[in-house]
Amino acid sequence: MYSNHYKYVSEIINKALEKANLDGVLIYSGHAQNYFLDDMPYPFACNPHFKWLVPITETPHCTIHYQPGKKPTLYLYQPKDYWHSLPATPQGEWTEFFNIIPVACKEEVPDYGKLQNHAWIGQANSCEHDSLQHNPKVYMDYVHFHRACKTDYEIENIRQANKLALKGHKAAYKCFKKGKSEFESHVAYMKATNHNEYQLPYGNIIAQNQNGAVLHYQHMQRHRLPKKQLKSFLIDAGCVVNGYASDITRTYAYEGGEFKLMIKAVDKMQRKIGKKAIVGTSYIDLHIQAHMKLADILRDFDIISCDAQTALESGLSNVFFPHGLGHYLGLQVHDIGGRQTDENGNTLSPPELHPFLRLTRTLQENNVLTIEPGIYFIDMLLDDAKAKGLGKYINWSRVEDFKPYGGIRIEDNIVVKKHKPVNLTR
Ligand SMILES: [Mn+2]
Repeated sequence: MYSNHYKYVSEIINKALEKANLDGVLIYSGHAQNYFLDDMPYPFACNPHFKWLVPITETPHCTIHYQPGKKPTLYLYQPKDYWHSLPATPQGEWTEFFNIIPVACKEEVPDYGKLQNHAWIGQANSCEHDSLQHNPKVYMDYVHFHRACKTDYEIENIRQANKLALKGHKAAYKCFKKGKSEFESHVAYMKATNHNEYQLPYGNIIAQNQNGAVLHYQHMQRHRLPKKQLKSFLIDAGCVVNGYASDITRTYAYEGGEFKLMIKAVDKMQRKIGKKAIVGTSYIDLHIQAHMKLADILRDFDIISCDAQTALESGLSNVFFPHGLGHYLGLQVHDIGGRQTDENGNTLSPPELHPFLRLTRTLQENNVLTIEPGIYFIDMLLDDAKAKGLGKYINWSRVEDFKPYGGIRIEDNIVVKKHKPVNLTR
């Protein structure tokens, strides 16, 4: 699978270099930056351009030298260092496509400044040579546009990242059912997925009860709630395989009842929307359709009194669904290029009422994206709605009934196809 992936990636890089009038490119894995006034670094996160080519994701100070028509060289950083353990010797099909040269110190790295007509792709201030173009826009735009179409190798990695994350979801949910704390669910997730916190694609969101209404809830309560107080469980957590992320959300009710029925309704509409992620569809349209369907659910549950069209146009549906339907997924959790309409870097902004929508593109075959509708009961937004005169459409006693449950989000990872999308999560 990797060989086809390499072929696709190298064709894109060749074309990007041609467009940018460059003879070659140096792609830097990156390095960790220290905290202010400290000698402790923030966690290292690898440059996505680097891990697109090479599944080495935890080794800083590496560089790929790529020139069209030549076998690229990977300068693999392996310092003589008794503080850290050395990265393992690379293995796998991909190693056949690179000359791999270990470098132990700066002096062993070639003088990149001598290279003619080259670009440097890497984080801010990482390029030490003025003669290199740093992240040239023409090159970046071209690559970012085409990176949205995933190869079989990439899709397989995201599939494996889904499989692994679902093991974690299962373990975390079991904890909830047993009455354990949010933090205990988190620890169970980490154990089941064999990830440490640095390896997660994003910080786990693990919320019980009203904490589910905080979209990026970041605390993990250490204490257990009495079982009779347990109402709901929302978990948004992914994994990484060979640098590729999964991003999955599930919501559960502790017991039967209306909230459980509402989860079921959101789950059903979420699957339906997921099946519409086919080639040629505008993702903005899917987002709007999701709003309409969620408004129908809100009306069915007697939470709002107006029809879906009114809910959409008045902004009422945004009160309960205040984020985008989803985003591209791959080497980054929010993979780049979601608003880029062409390889020249033109973009399409989201509709005015939906500024948080990260993906506005027309879908292409093998785009990988998330579909993650939700319904939340958020005090701040409900107060805003009242202030804006939308209160007349809201059944406030019903809102009070649902508030203790926080919210619902259901999120799957989908591969866009011509007729029938592939759901990697289900
Ligand atoms: Mn997501």
